[in-house]
This record gives sequence, C-alpha cells and structure tokens, in this order.
Amino acid sequence: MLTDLLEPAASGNPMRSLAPPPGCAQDWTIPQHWERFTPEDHRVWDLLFARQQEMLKGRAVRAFGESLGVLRLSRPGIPDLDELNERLFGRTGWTVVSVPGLVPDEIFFGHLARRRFPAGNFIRSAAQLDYLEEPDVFHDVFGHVPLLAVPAVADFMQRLGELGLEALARGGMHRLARLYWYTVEFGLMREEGALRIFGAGILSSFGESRFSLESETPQRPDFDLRRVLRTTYRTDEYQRSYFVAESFDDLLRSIERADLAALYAELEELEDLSPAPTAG
Ligand code: HBI
Ligand code: FE
Repeated sequence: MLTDLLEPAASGNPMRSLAPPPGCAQDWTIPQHWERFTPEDHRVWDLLFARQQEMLKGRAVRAFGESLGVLRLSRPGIPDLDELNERLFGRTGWTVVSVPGLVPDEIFFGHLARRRFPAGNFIRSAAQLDYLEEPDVFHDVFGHVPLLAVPAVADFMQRLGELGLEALARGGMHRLARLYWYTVEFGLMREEGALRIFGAGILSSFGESRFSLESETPQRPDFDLRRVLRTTYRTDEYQRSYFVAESFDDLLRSIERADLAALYAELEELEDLSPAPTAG
C-alpha cells in the first residue's frame, strides 16, 4: 500500500522509520521563512535568473518561458512559496514545499505522488555559482517548478512519484531513478524541428544549457523506455547521453502503457548500457 510508504513511521515498521532532522515535520518539510533570506541570497537568485534567461533564449522548450510568466517567476528575488503556490496550485494542483536538502527516496517520491515538489530551502553562494552539492532553491524552483504548470508534466511527475514508491516496495529503484534522471533532470525535446531543453538539471545550469545542445561529444538518442532503463549515468559531470522526447504527452503515454515491474524483470537478463559506448 502506497500510504504505508508515505508515512513510514505510521506503518510501525522500525526499519522504515525515517526520522527527519530536528525542526522538520514527519515528511521532512520545514517552513520557508522567506523573510530570513538575505539581500545577498536574493542577489544570487537574480544573478542566476538573468544569466539563464539569456542563455535559454531559443534553447528551452516554449512551455518553460510561458510558465515563468504565468507563475510570475520573473519578479526579482527568491520566490515566496505562499504566493507561488497560489498560482501553481490553481493550474495543476501542485505545491512547492521547503526541505533542508536531499531527503530519503521514500520521502521524495511520497511528496511527488501527492503533487508536492520538495525544494531546497537555501541558495548557493556567489562564489559557487556553477557548483552544487545538493539541489538548492534555484535548481528546484527555477529548474523544476515552471514545467509543473503544464498539465502533462504535472501528471508525469505525479506518476513518477507513484512508480518510485512502488519501486521502493518491490525493487527496481535504480531503474526508475534512470527514467527520472534522463527526463526530469536531463531531458531534451524535439520542438518545431529543433532540439530544446526541458530537464531541470540543464535548465538551471549555465554551462550544460549550451553543452547539451551544441557539443559534439554526447549522444542524443530518441527517448526509448527500455534503453533509458538500461543506461547508467554519472552525477558528477556533464551527461554523455541526452534522450530526446517527442512531447510531454508522449512521455506520459510511454509510462502509462508500460508494465514497469515486468520490464525491470526482463531487463535483469540484459547488460546495462553505457551512456558513451564510443568513448573509452
Ligand atoms: N531530495 N530534496 C531532494 N531533491 C531531490 O531531487 C531528490 C531528493 N531525494 C532523492 C532524489 N532526489 C532521487 O532519488 C531522485 O532524483 C531519483
Ligand atoms: Fe532536480
């Protein structure tokens, strides 16, 4: 039962109780306390925002720019989630919740399954504009949140949450993580005959926004669920493969039609694929 996984402590299974850090609720959320962000924090947000606005012209999927407007994310400073959530919830029933940093998989996918996106409640320093240990509020709110205003993305993300909880219960988490990685974080899309970015890991990255579309090194295979589930990935360098989806509807259909548990079992017999078979 999904609910058991959502409230592990409630299920009484000591192995599953994921005690949150002090100050966090049972689901690892914390109040945003927007008023505690400093002028320097807001300046870093504005710097990152302006840089990506420029970089993403002609590079991001059209829906991304449209959603920035709809959610009024172009206003200066780190967004106040109470205001942002009023607009986002009205569009697709999603809300953004603040968390101190990375949270356990069960908690993370439990939030997604309930249309809640966990956003890091801190921002990187001006001295570290291009290096992130954990997802901060810019990666999460600028990278992930705008596309949650698109119905097909909203449905896709909630389904990934449910599939994540199922994978945790029955096995296959490492495969589901690849699906999440090669779409939600590093996905590309063919739009009006050109390649465009929709993955948050690229949208929020200055260097990778250019690299993912223009470099000769990476492969850009068409999105294929089996190949994605077999392809490994590195988290500490630019990707060696970027999968290209036809549309968000197509992505949603691909997971709605699949029996992932059967797929996981079938792929156990096959080797993993490297994202860069040609390179050494
Ligand atoms: N926690 N806060 C946070 N943000 C994430 O993106 C995140 C996480 N925990 C787990 C997790 N991501 C991964 O399991 C997925 O990216 C696959
Ligand atoms: Fe992310």
